[in-house]
Amino acid sequence: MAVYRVPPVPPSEITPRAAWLNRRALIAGALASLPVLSAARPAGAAQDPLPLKPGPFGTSEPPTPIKDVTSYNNFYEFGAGKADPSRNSGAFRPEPWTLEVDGLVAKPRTFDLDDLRGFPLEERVYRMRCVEAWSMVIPWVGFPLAALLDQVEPLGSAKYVAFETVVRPEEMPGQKGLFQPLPWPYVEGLRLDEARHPLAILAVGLYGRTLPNQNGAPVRLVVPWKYGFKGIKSIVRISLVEDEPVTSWKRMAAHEYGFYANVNPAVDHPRWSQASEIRIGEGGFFSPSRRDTLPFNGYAGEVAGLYAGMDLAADY
Ligand SMILES: Nc1nc2c(c(=O)[nH]1)N[C@H]1C(S)=C(S)[C@@H](COP(=O)(O)O)O[C@H]1N2
Ligand SMILES: [Mo]
Repeated sequence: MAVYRVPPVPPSEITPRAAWLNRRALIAGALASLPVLSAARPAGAAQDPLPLKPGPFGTSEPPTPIKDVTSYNNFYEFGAGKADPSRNSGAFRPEPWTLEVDGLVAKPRTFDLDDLRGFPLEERVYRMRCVEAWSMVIPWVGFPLAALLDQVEPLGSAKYVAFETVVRPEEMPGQKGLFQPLPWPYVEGLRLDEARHPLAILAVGLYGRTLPNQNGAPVRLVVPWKYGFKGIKSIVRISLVEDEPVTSWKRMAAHEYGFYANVNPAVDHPRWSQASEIRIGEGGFFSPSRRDTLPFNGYAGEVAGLYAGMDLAADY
């Protein structure tokens, strides 16, 4: 079985995407013919690409440079600053890993990394919008959450899906010390029909490689029509439940962060506008690239039907 563990990519390795895709094919070929050499590399240095094929919902917008995707992050378990997750996640060990799927299901199951990477992986290039009014375009590697839910067979009584991040204060400096920005574990949730929508994926990689620690290794949620905080990282448990689950940011400040968290330029955050966003990695520090925020982050055609009849200003 291939070893997928890959360290974050240093800036020196950053290559334009087309060149990188070509080179990746070359490297994959070269590695395949050098099993002894690759087996002799130190632990953590293997760079086997993840298998993937292009998935649906593509965008023509250029992907955000990988150095920004991997160095400008929110992952409070490693600190509250944007650079903290890339700086402070080096001791985190995402392998081995288990993901428990339980609750109102006919077939509760524990998935390991081989199971998760055994789903048919696709590249999904998604626009991502943080509630803090910045955005990125990220080429995720993952599979529909619906495919995992199908395997555990949710019962008729299951109405919501609850997600939980790992708690490891020894490896996650943001989980110990005096300043604890959130109660742990970080928890999130979706309505079952949202979770089953084909846009919602579990990501196990980005830019064709396994996830860097700061992006939620080894498995995280990606729901591109919602604000980024719904995309819970380093997931250890997924539970099918009857009632709307508690979510970390709603528990912190319910007047600012709702359960739905659908991207909505018409509903401002109490402390700032959501009408537009800065695209990270474009335009430079002094002239950032700003664009209008679109309803459902541009995915209204796909997902607006999920919310027919709801007042999205009340259910924010
Ligand atoms: N466990 C956990 N998941 C999390 C967060 C977090 O602090 N802890 N931050 C969220 C927020 S606010 C955003 S914008 C996205 C950022 O994902 P990225 O760093 O991969 O772009 O992760 C989300 N998932
Ligand atoms: Mo966010």
